[in-house]
Amino acid sequence: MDMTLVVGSKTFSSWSLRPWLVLKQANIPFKEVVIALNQLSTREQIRQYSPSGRVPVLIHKELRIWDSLAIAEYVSELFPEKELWPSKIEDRALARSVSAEMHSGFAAMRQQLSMNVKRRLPTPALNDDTQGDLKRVFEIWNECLNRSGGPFLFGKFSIADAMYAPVTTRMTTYSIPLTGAIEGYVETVAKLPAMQEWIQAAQKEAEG
Ligand SMILES: N[C@@H](CCC(=O)N[C@@H](CS)C(=O)NCC(=O)O)C(=O)O
Repeated sequence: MDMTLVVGSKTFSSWSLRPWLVLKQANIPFKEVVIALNQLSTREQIRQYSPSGRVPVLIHKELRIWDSLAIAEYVSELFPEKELWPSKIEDRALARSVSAEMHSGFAAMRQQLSMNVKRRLPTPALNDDTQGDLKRVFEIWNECLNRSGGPFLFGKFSIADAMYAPVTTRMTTYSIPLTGAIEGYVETVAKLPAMQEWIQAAQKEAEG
């Protein structure tokens, strides 16, 4: 085991969940370091590992990789046999598109419906931007599930599912009404043993 993934509090750290889930789903052994977010010492602790001052960071031998999508890409290249991206070039291009869209977008949804995997909170009055973000997420999920036939966005689990996994938890936390294939998809992700392991660990955290 020569890989260490440094993550933030499992309760809140949506960016950390993504590569953690990729490694778990691929059965790749790794050590983990969890840094409690929103504490006086958080910044200093993260700085010990991360040149960007943010988590997640993957440490592999001399290398540090400090971004969720970059970590997923690195793991995919190190372990091609795990097929972490879809096997067909067209599917891979689409999976990368939806993953990049998640990585660079949906700011309103991320702010108004911030991740907290251990709370059930009232549905807030969603502002226009959040409603627009949710509409687009549902459109992506519907199109991918229609195209692949499910149960995951591109048939079997891929990095695209890891990128959207924190979004699926927000649907549950804030009781967002779901229909049809989308409801099934949120359940499929929630039932992954690795997701349950993450949430159980969050429940033991003091924060949140
Ligand atoms: N683009 C980065 C974003 C990472 C990020 O914003 N991480 C948050 C935690 S989820 C963080 O490290 N915040 C620093 C802090 O809370 O002090 C990625 O994809 O990894």
